[in-house]
Amino acid sequence: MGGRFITLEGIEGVGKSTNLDYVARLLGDAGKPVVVTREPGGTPLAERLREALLASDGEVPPMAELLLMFAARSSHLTGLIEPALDRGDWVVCDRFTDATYAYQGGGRSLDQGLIRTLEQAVQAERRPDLTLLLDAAPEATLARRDARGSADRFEREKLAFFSRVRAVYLERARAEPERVRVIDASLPLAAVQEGIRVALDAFLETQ
Ligand code: Z5A
Repeated sequence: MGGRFITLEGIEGVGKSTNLDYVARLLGDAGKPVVVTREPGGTPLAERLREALLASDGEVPPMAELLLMFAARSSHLTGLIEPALDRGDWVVCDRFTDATYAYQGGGRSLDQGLIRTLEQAVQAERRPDLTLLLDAAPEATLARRDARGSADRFEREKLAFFSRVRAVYLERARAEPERVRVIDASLPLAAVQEGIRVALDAFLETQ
């Protein structure tokens, strides 16, 4: 039996990196073989594309950004995600195509229909089995970001940009409530992790 594909999503600073290992640990405790990865990234080529995409001094037009995200995703799928799922591993990925709808579709206002076309071309039928959407108002997460200091190309965007990103994430959660579980990430970490545990337990029961 193949593995399962679980993604973590949310606007920046919402706690995805903080909670990635927690998700992997819960799955490990449930006896699942786990591979943790991220987007853009996950293969040598996709990591090089990530560097170019995040470089704070680079000019990347929105359409180039969209195409590079899918170029990185194509490498990631063929080089890491699909082989791992075929082996029966559970893949936990920090961001995937929901981020493209949210950032390039919502944040950059690119055509969602074009994103759907690229999604189909690059992924065929592959979609996440479960997505944990860590949700909080950008006002709160940007304060966390500012406390951290350095900023990449995305992190320099303003509040209105992240409000559009969040709105698309929430729209997608409303459209696919079975797949996308919304976790209130404005709460203290222990409460966020309790929300993640409940969502993962419910998913594991159905597998
Ligand atoms: N991107 C895109 O545009 N299109 C795509 O298709 C894809 C990606 C796949 C890189 O992603 C950029 O790529 C991303 C979107 C774009 N840029 N942005 N924005 P990334 O995931 O690597 O970058 P990120 O979202 O900026 O990650 P991040 O800044 O590391 O945020 P995070 O992982 O969600 O948060 P964190 O590092 O776990 O936590 C931030 C701080 O908050 C940290 O100090 C924690 O200790 C603290 N924290 C976490 N949880 C809590 C709670 N509950 N309470 C209080 N403090 C907390």
